[in-house]
Amino acid sequence: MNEQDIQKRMNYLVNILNQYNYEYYVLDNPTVDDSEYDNLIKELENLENKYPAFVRNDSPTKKVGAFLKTDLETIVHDSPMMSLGDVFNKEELREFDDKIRKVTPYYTYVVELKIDGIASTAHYENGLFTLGATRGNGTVGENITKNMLTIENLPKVLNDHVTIEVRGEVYMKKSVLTELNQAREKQGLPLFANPRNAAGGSLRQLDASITKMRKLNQFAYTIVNPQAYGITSQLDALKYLQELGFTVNPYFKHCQNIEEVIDAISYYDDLRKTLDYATDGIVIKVNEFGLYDEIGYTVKVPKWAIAYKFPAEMVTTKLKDIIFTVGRTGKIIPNAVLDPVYIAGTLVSRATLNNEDFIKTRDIRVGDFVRVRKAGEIIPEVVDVDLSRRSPDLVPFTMPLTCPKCHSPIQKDNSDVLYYCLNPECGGRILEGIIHFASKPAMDIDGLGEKQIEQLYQMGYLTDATDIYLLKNYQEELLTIERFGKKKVENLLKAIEDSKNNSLDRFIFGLGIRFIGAKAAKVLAKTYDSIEDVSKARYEELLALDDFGEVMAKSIVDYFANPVHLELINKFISLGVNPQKTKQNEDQKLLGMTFVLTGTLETFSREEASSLIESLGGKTSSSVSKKTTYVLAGKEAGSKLTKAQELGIKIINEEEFKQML
Ligand code: 0OW
Repeated sequence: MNEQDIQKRMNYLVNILNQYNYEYYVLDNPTVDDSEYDNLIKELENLENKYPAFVRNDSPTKKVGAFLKTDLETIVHDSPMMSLGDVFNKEELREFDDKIRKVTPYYTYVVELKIDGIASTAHYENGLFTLGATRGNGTVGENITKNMLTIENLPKVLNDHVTIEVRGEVYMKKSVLTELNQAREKQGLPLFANPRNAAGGSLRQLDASITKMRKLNQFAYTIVNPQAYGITSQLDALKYLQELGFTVNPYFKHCQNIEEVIDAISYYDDLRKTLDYATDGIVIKVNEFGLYDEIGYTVKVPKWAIAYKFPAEMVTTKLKDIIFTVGRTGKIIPNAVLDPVYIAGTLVSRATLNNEDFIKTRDIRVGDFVRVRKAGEIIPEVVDVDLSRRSPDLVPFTMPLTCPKCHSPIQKDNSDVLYYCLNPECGGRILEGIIHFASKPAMDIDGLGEKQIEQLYQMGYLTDATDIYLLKNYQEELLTIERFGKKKVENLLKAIEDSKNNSLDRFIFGLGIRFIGAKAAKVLAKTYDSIEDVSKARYEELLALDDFGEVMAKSIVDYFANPVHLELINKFISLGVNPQKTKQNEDQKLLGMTFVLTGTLETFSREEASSLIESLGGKTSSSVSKKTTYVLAGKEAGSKLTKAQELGIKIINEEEFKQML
């Protein structure tokens, strides 16, 4: 590789590792496993040693724990809490075993279920629990003592008054998670995507009484410095842990060699489906502690232990189309439109294709039968093509030369992997537009918040605001979205249906026409009977409206002159969106009056009072001037009150206001 390629590779590594750190330490939701992370960080360290000129000051090799987002106090571990290397098949398991045999001829294995929870450590002094911490980055963890005290099966006093440190996995039972999510759904809270996230979120609560409600559990599996207690093997360690009062996962197995381990895989893969706690593999450890130093360690993982990961469930289905979403930053992500198929119990009809290289290296073509996997709870991913089922007429994928959304030029970013749309008006604007359309002051669609829209947009279910009204066709798929439970989906689809008859001013405001805010939208809704009429309004007409200037009038004419927008409106109408003209109160008793509201009212919100005034023909303004008829002063009225006194504007309170009505 020439120097330029080296620099590109180093930039790619810094970007991708910073992203992984953010997911791991801040979101508590890593999308990459430890071993892949370790390989990348080692590659970057090697390149930085060779090419110091290209070292970036935001390189992740410089920071230890800097990503540790915590309001909890941090703890430095006396001995590092290592993570585990991963293998995904029997060949790799044999390779792992070969490396050990090169070092020493006689050893046996202990196999344990790999609990999919949060690694934790617990300190005891003379048998009393004194300190609990998370693994953190292996060196620096978070102090979660108070939270660990709420773990029902973690012993607070040991059966033997020893000073000892014990490590284990804190987890939430699947049945507890289901119960918790049902309760959260009723309270309209976001749901936990999986047991690991739920355990992590619960353990890091600053308020331990919340942790207590989460009914966490722990399985212990490691004694720090076991030799100090005369313990010389993992089997003895597990036995001693049980004697001390810890809960040890009962499904450990002593295997004489790697072939016995391999024979046990199917047993564990069947067993795990019957358990009430999440597992993502099995952990294989050399049983004899005396060999550990000889066998050795890498930077982050021991060489005498490995995690064999159970394959994520994978299914084959037809790739019907490849569509593109343009993210907030303009990032163009290819998405797969699939024949709907069940994976791990949930219906999937969208999956990510990551980027152009991913598609090209696998030669994925529209019309192919592809294998799709749902690893963990993240967005389903296309894995590869089932070539045995490829029909001859399929054409290789080519990345569009211009942005699929706005047809502006696109270019690769410095990570040289992803394309970006160069038009600032694109991608993010579309996404912002959908978020604005569904927002409270606009169409006010309950349950369709920024996070949900972003996820649906990223998955290709929403490509513009009209797709909101097509979501009812993906009812089952919506259940797979993080934090979407059955009840929540029903409520959302009802809110979407109800929004079809929202008032015309909300709909106009929701379109996000430049310079047309909520007030101008109300004026238009009062003047015109339907959105079609608004779309035909002439410039002079608009100019004559209350508080309308040239910029606003022009903006409306331009908006509806754009065929893309007319098509959008027609699509809304064809989907049954039928905004209602705000019924004018016959008696316009506040006609010609301008009100300024200040302070908080008892019986109305600001918005209710304003729409009441407007429905009676009055107007509201945000600042006091000579044109102001009344200042309606609630509690803690602010500076507007003094301004009104200076200008001699009539001040009324809530009672007087109600009299007027
Ligand atoms: N998750 C587990 C588990 C286990 C440690 C000992 C030294 C390196 C790994 O069930 N049963 N045994 C170990 O042994 N680790 C486990 O989980 C690890 C801890 C940190 C990352 C993995 O979650």
